[in-house]
Amino acid sequence: MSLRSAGLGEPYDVIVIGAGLSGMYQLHRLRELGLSVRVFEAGDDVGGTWYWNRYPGARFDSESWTYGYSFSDEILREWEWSEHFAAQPETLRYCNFVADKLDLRRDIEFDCRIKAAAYDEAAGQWEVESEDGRRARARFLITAIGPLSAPTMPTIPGVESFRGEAYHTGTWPHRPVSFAGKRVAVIGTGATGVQAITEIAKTVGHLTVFQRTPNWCAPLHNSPIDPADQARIKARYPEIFETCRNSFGCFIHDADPRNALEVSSEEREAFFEQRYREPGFGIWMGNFRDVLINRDANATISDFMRRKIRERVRDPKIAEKLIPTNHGFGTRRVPLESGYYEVFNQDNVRLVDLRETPIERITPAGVRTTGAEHAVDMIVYATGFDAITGAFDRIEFRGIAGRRLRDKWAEGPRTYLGLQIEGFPNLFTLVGPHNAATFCNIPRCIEQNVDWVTALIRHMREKGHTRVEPTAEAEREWTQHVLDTGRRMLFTQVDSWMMGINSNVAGKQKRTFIVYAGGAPKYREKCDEVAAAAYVGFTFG
Ligand code: NA7
Repeated sequence: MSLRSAGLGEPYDVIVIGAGLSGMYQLHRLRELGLSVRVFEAGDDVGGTWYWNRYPGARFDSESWTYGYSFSDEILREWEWSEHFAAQPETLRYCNFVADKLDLRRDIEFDCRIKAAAYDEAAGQWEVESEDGRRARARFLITAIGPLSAPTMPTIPGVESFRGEAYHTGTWPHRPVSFAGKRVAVIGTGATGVQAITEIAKTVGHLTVFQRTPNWCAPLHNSPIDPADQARIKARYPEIFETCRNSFGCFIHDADPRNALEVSSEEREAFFEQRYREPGFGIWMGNFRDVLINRDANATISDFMRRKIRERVRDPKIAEKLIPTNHGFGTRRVPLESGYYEVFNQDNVRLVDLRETPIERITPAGVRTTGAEHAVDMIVYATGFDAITGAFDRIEFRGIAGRRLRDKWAEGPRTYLGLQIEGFPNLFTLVGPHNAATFCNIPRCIEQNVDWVTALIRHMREKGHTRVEPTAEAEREWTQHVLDTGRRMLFTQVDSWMMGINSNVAGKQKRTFIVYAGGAPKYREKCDEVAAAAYVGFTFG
């Protein structure tokens, strides 16, 4: 295959959509192959999630030192995280540091949101078109569009009528926003809402939290990284990444080998207490191995967490409202918090339970529920994202014979390895549906995705192939495997974004298997087997 380089009007070898962590690394790897690459990015700089989500309180729930890229010793040596769980501004600085170091920006076109991508079979090329009419072509198209990048506003009547300040957390303004002396409403209590509420409560005049479904939140226990810690972390990077590599979600935490119901109640309680006192996701990812699979085991940790909420919230009636009743601990994404429950002990904070008094409409003056009109100066929408498939739905992908991806995925995604789609040759979907990266300490899985795709493109070049597409059978088998693996997990029996539910998006009310729940090690093994078997399941042309 002779891949043409991109001269004036010439097609590129590869187009990448998105300059977040996936797109940045993919660009770097493809450059190493000597390919011409163009990255199109909707924002005016790099960073993806960390570029858009500038809301107050935004920070890692992964340990900072497990989150950064692992591929460059130089970056690992030079970059220093200041906290064990870095805040968004620092992570965005990190993205910029990497972009500068690797001189990435010269191949990235910013302020360019892609709205359509079509495969031209005769030419063997993808053509993309941006919202402002720019077009470009390439042999390969790689989506690096992020799993949580399509923010959704609530479909509550009157949203446009509000006369005060209004922000969605996922498109937070670049200028500072002050809460001092203001009456602020926050709608939504997912991982984002929990972080934002805790931070806003520190300076707000009066805060009203509108909660539809409480989540089980656990302490983050963040702290600064002192020089001794810094030295230890730097010396241990290979070991740290090896631990992540072998754990289910590529976190530093992995399940305890024991079952919850195997040990005495005293031992269980002591173990939960220890996990609750430790930083990070240990209580979720490092718990007894059966708590996310077995209902009885799950009941033990849910009971523990229930008691913690009751201990921390002074008003017993408020505490009960904050306790989830429709799902067990860990079956939805666990928000990590730094004083969230104590916010509800403040005199200037009010919790409105939308199960008792649903929102009727947003009015020019605030939020009207069936119980009262809440006059506010600002509404913060922490209402989440059209997860994983949402970013794909926002681009009109057309494959062979003009077939629309949205139609193909009408009943749920169908993919091979969460990386390719039958009928859409030469399209690779980093962190796409059915890919282990959707349930992962994400840069760890991003590196695996990117390295794998890069190796496949290199393989094609060596063999003289110009076209790759999975077989219908390989796609069917992988999709079935995704469904089978997911069924044993309790989270598939609960409504959440991980199951493709979004009450604000038409057609997203039915649970759909959009994530891969088999764990990153198993996924990586499968990807490696496929590569070792001359990319079995793919056809080349
Ligand atoms: P989530 O976890 O999807 O949370 C969205 C929240 O907004 C959740 O509490 C929703 O309640 C609530 N919501 C959504 N629509 C409405 C309406 N119409 N009325 C009232 N409340 C509503 O998104 P996050 O941004 O918090 O987190 C997403 C991920 O980003 C997170 O897991 C991290 O990995 C990063 P519901 O639960 O649907 O009743």
